[in-house]
Amino acid sequence: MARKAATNPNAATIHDQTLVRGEGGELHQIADGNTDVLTTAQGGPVANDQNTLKIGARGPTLIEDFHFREKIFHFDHERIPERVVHARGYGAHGFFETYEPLAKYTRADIFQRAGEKTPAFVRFSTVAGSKGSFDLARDVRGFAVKLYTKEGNWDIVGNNIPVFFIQDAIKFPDIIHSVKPEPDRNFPQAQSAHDTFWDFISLTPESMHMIMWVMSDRAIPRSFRFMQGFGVHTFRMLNAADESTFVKFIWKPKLGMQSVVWNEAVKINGADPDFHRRDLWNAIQSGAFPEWELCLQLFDQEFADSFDFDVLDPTKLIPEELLPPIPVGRLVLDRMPDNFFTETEQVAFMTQNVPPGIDFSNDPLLQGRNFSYLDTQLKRLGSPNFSHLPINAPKCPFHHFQQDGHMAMSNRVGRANYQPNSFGVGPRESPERGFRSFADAEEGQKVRLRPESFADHYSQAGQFFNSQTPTEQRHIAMALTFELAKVETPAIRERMIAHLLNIDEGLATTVADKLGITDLPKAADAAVAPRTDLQPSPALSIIENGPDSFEGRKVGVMVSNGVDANLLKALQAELEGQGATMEVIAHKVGGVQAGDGSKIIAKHMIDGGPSVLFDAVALLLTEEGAELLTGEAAARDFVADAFAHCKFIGFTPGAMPLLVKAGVDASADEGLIAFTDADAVGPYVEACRKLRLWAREASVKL
Ligand code: HDE
Repeated sequence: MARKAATNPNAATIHDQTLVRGEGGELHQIADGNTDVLTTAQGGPVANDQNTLKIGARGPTLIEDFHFREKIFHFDHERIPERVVHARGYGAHGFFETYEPLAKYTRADIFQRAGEKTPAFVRFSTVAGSKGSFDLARDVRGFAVKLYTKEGNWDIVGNNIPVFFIQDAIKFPDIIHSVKPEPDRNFPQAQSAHDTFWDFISLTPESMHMIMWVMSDRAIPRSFRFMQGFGVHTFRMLNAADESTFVKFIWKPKLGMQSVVWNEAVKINGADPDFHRRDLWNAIQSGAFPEWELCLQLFDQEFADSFDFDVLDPTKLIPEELLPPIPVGRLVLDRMPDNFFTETEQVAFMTQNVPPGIDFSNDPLLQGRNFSYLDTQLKRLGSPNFSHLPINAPKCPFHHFQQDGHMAMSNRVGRANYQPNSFGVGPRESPERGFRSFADAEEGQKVRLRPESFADHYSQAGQFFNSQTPTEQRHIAMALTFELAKVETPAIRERMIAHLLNIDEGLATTVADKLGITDLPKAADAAVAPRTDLQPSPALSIIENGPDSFEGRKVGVMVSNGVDANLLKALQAELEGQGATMEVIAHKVGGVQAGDGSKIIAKHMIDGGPSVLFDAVALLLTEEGAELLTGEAAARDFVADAFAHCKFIGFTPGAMPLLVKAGVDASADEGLIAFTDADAVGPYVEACRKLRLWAREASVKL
């Protein structure tokens, strides 16, 4: 094979790349002054990366080909076990900034100085699906935060839902087995709508509160950026005098909460299975850094004793109206990882990573987690030295005598690798600075018992349901109906109705009716009678707490040839003014020619940019353009879906033929806004601040 591109008559240029053709016609990229020389992992320069070493061009391959062997060996071992739960996730770097010192409550170093910035890494995830599953599964979202504090890493390994399915860690394998694909058939993937999940749930009354949450819109968030996060368990904060204050952790998104509707989620999964990760990537890459406030619910033993439920029970929450969360700092995500695998895949979160000043409560779920997270890292990362990986290593100085093991990268130097030693080398304990556990007085018999104080399984489930707006209640009923309709065993459906009767009779009868259950079962036997006197907690509703802002949201703008370029510019300017963005959709990605002759490039073809990918849509069409689009199913679906999903629709008068063909009455409601001239984009973008026109929902019968 000739080696010099310049003199080689076989040199080829493909898309600005100078390549050299080998004797078999294959193309070689040869290193020049601008590129590094390709090497093996041992650093040896490689001459030929296109062909294995053979005896004769058509002969057998030689085992001596160490470059080939090393390359394939490494490839064969590229995968590591995916996380047994939360396999699909996406992470980003950022920082936590402390508002005010909290020395009264905690001696944690991170809370001692106003304005202190602590590096952070966050990983969001779904729970049930495997690594390659789609983003918009109906599921809990993981919200795991690693704070690289000056006194060690602090991991708040939370979810976007403040309660959990089970009360005791020993049930975790059971709940997870039940939701994962059924073992004989290995489906369904990333879905709870199947028999085994609902079988387990219907036999586990303690899961009812969580079930209300996962059947609500919280389980189909529009973006990671629009979700709350919760530490779930009650933790402790300890001050310098080792006095304990109980604490619950809540992350509140600056951009407010937002979810999609189920019909939309199903379609997003097909149109863009990476919807959530793409959203986070785009936001951070464009400099729109998502932000959350860390809020604390702080309480003492007296409050805990006066509270109707046990604060150690992870199926219960403390309503914000009873105990307002206090903002103590903000988390900003401002940098994507350089490499997904190195950082997001290999990050190891562990509930037991707490700095001095933070401590655990006796919540039996938390206690079990403190065992599990260390254990799982050995399986996944393959070595007790996983803390040597840069993403897991503390960013503060650390000194210990742990050594060796697979992949040890930083053993201590020197002679004494133990203490006490009399060589005067190595780190020593510090009773003052070191981690101290709260000296709680514990006594009792060794038993396997659930406390009686955990026995009320329905009251807070009912409170959650009663705290939702009618729209959100309808969504819960629809979700339960959808899921239970996929369950093939009638007895499981009936058991669920029996539980729902203890939560809300209206909900139970609606779902039963939609499932065609005419004979209502008896309400399930409740260990403790469900309470009906709990006050609704408006803080639990997404809609009640809307952001009244379109910041961070995106409009899909469909254009045709002859589009009014000024109108498009006006819309873009108005959206940018609100911190929102737009993407253009046209018949061809090459774009269209505007009325003034300018070229407008499109981001999507029509069937590549369905309206489910956007928060609102605008149709900037000439009549001729709209007529042309009436013949395209994807264009009709674009409009019909936007309408059915209660989105705001701006349209030029020319767009009428497409609206009509899509079955949308342009005067149906105030969510349809005509762009009579460029000034009309203002009221349209203003209306979009409401995010959805829920009043439409009853008429579209989603
Ligand atoms: Fe987890 N969980 N979990 N979990 N969990 C894991 O750890 C476990 C629970 C949560 O982005 C695993 O590194 C047990 C509650 C998140 O890497 C594993 C129990 C909450 C993540 C594990 C629970 C969570 C995990 C799998 C019941 C919300 C993803 C891989 C006692 C407060 C972290 C791994 C990431 C991951 C065990 C229950 C949140 C197996 C035993 C409750 C966000 O260790």
